[in-house]
Amino acid sequence: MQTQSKQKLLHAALTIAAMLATATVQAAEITVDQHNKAFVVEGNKVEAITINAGDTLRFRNDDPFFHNIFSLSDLKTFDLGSFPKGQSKTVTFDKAGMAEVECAIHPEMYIEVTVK
Ligand SMILES: [Cu+2]
Repeated sequence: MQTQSKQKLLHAALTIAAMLATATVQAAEITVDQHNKAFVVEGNKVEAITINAGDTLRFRNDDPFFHNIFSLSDLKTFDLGSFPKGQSKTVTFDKAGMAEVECAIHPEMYIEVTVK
């Protein structure tokens, strides 16, 4: 094979490799704190969050009392049970859609999770 053809082939292979690397997005883990009876992400109180399918939310209790995070949504039904300050529990969202997440102890707590 001529050198020029080899270079073209190498370039094509590298291009495909780069495309594959872009397509394979690493699943992220996002921490959602429970603070002052609200959901907090990176220091900001939020009532909605958008993540990618495959991502994990880590619910971390930062209040000096128990929380019990749960969802009854079809997308992802879960109940993390009561857990105290300093503890965290994770939920992985596999499919696209929307889930409403609440606290069984504090009805005012709410976050809408949109999974792309
Ligand atoms: Cu709570």
